[in-house]
Amino acid sequence: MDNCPHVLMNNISTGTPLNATPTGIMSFDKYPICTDLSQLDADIAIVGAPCDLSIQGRTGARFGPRGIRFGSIWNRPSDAGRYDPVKDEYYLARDKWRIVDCGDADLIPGDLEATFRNIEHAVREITRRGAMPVILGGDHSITIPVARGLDEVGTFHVLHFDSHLDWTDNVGGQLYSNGSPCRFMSRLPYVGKMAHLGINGIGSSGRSDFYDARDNGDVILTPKDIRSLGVDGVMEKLPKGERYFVTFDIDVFNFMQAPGTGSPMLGGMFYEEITELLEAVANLGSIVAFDLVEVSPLYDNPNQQTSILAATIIKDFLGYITKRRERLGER
Ligand SMILES: [Mn+2]
Repeated sequence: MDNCPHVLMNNISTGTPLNATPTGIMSFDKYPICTDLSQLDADIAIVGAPCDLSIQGRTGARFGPRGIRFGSIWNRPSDAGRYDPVKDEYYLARDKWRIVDCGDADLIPGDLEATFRNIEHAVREITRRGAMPVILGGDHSITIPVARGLDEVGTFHVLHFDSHLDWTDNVGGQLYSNGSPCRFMSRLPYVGKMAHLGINGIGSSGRSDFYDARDNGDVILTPKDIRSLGVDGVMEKLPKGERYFVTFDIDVFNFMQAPGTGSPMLGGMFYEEITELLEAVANLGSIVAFDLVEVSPLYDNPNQQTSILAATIIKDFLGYITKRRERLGER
């Protein structure tokens, strides 16, 4: 597959574009762009949901997709994929996996419902074309239309990485806040069980919300729980099933690793811990979709640390998901 469609084909000396890191129109990891979903033919489709209309505090996550794309380009892609010297494995071979960037769902300023409809529609269309949607947020309210758009993929469990529980009923009467996606999902008939990993922060969810989540059968693990259980112990606690939707809030990371977010938390998880958990999660069952939310590049440090971390997490997880499929002989 041509892995550099966004650079001029004008390397006069060799006839083949080098596709160096700074060149090209910025799709995620320089994957091909397909903004007409009726033409989508891919295994994995990345789409941005640049909506931050539902956050109480620091807005700016509408620039999350842009930041994550910029954070994704620092390793020059090759057709053989990403070589991990620690695992001695190649991941995400470009001549094997068809991954495309579909651009962004349209943001309609001041109109949450219209913006949500656009996100929901994009996710549903991607699943109808047989691709796995990967959604770049946006604040965590975008998981509400993402979950709505997954209504045709069958039942699934939810694995939620976050410092906050996100089980708030409403914020000042607003039911669709960035503190509410998990309560929203608990009411969907096609959502099974939920597990919340990394919970440690004071957020909009109060004690009664934690009771409601536990009454719903949710598993809630703090960073301390995760560290004492170990990866295998954590996996034993997770709901068993065929299919999972993973929703990943960047504020699950310690503020030191992810400063570019609206509600940063000290005391969170670190990269090596999270990527190990994601590898184990990828091997639990099939992942129907994955979103990564709350990256807010305007609060990031000048070296784009949070955006690079977010992009790395996405590439790691996609690598683990496709590696499992390769082992099982699936697409
Ligand atoms: Mn959240």
